[in-house]
Amino acid sequence: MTDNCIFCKIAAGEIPSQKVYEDEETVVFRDIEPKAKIHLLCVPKDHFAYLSELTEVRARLLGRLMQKIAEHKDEWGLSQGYRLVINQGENAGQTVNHLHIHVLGGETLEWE
Ligand code: DGP
Repeated sequence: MTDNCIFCKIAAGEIPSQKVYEDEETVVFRDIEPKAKIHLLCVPKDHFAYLSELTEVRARLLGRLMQKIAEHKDEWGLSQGYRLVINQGENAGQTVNHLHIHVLGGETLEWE
């Protein structure tokens, strides 16, 4: 756990969140500022900040996270489709420096 990381604290249960799923390496909870009817954050418990820090091991972890999203899409209300977003760095608007996948859906999403 990295000091002062809000997502590490959520993963550890030190900060409350609306969790929809948890296992030994993953936590999924509702985004506090939803950008769609359903907006989840899928977060690896092991802290790393950026997509650009991807290693082979982390890439496999990310693959498992995406697999879990696919497996749970129906129970999360995403059976009609969903969009995954990972913001990388300042220009992309990344505000929390702990890797997370935005999972958006529950309605027709605009695409510009
Ligand atoms: P990003 O811009 O990609 O770093 O997205 C960070 C997201 O995290 C943003 O949509 C708001 C969300 N967020 C920030 N702090 C909290 C929190 O304390 N709880 C929850 N549930 N979400 C948070």
